[in-house]
Amino acid sequence: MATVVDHNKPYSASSPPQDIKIIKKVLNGYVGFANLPKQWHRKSLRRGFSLNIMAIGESGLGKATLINTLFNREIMNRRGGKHDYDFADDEDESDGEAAIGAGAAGGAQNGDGINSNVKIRTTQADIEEDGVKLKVSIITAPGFGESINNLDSWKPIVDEINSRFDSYLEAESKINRSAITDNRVHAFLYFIEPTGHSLRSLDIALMKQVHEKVNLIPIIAKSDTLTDEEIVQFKHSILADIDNQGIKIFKPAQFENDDDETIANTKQIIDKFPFAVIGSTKEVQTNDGRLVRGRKYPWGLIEVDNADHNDFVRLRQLLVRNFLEELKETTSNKLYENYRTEKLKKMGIEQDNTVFREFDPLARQEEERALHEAKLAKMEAEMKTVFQQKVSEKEKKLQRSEADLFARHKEMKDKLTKQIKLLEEKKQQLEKQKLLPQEPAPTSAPQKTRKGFLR
Ligand SMILES: Nc1nc2c(ncn2[C@@H]2O[C@H](COP(=O)(O)OP(=O)(O)OP(=O)(O)O)[C@@H](O)[C@H]2O)c(=O)[nH]1
Ligand SMILES: [Mg+2]
Repeated sequence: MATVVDHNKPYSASSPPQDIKIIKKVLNGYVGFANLPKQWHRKSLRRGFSLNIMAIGESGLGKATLINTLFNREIMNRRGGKHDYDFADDEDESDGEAAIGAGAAGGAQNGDGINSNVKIRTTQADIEEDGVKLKVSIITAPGFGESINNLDSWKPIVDEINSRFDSYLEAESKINRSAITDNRVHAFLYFIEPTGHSLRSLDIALMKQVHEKVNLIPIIAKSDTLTDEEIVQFKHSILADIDNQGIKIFKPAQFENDDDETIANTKQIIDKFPFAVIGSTKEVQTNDGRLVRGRKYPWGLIEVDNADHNDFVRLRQLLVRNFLEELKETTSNKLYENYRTEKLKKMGIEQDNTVFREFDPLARQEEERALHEAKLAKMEAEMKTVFQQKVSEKEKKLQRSEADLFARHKEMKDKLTKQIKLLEEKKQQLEKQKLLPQEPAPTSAPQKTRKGFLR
């Protein structure tokens, strides 16, 4: 309980204290965690952000132009310029902005020993906007789709993605994990040639190889070379192909607590898949005198930043403005996690779940209850055995004494039978003697005989 003085009431030293109106307020409701986003904001500003984009597509599809248009500065020199860092063979070319990728060698021999001529290049730039720092890495694969046999063109690209995962896994297993640099691919822009037909086998082969390892974002490059009707048709056929082939593309998640505006915005983005984009960093003048980024043709002007002209705005929303963090989160929590599990399994490392059981109080309680019940059951069984042992011992004893009694009874009976038999004989003898001529017998004789019976 706190006492708060109402300062709206006039108060002077001369006024008596009883004139002051006292308002009593309970100030125990505010904890302060509503301030957490502000702490996060400050920390983020200090640390800065990072984003690693892999931009893949055949030569001349406008990859460098689009990346420069996205970040509104010359990050990449067009047509494989000086900023590009090729860590496979020309390390000396590095300048201030260049950075070494995770380590897969581009242009390397593939598994079959065929040189695919595909190199991996990483260009890195530190950019800043309104005090917010962003470290962008752009990974390209010059030479992709240019060989006569393009079947294995995807191999160095997949190797690069894996090697970046491997570097992260290795860094994670070190004792000091505080300074891990996240070189994993957060977004994979696949540039589709604006043919207006359907996907080619190389497009499908590559997308199938990478879709479970990266956030795949297919885009129709140089879409200004197609008419609006052709774009609608082409998008339709690409989505059908992607669906038929079971290829997964990145879709921003919609959350329950999203406001209506966010939900509508996310829907607008998804509805435009696959984005038909144009790129241009050049400013051109519109008929109404505005200076805009765009491409001018004799038949008219296409504005880069106009959502009615092409899907560049939607792509930028997905990559930077609205879903940068989600792209990184999906990479870390889903794609990398799957890769890591598979990798460790292949290495023969399986998680022993019993190690973690004790951290689950419910499981632990259940385990203790089962143990207690087993103990009780054991005691009961032991008591039963002892009881049965005692009963059977008693039974045996009784049986033994019964047999004893029976034997004694039999013995006595035999004895008596013998005596009866003897007496019978004696009786017969006596009767025989009775029939014979009487001779006077000494008086003591019968007494002697009688004595003998009783013995
Ligand atoms: N019509 C049209 N042309 C474009 C567009 N974007 C880029 N270009 C042009 O296409 C050419 C190649 O552009 P880059 O950005 O260098 O293409 P890239 O894909 O990086 O080429 P490589 O580095 O050789 O693989 C340039 O002349 C660009 O001006 C676009 O949206 N529409
Ligand atoms: Mg280029």
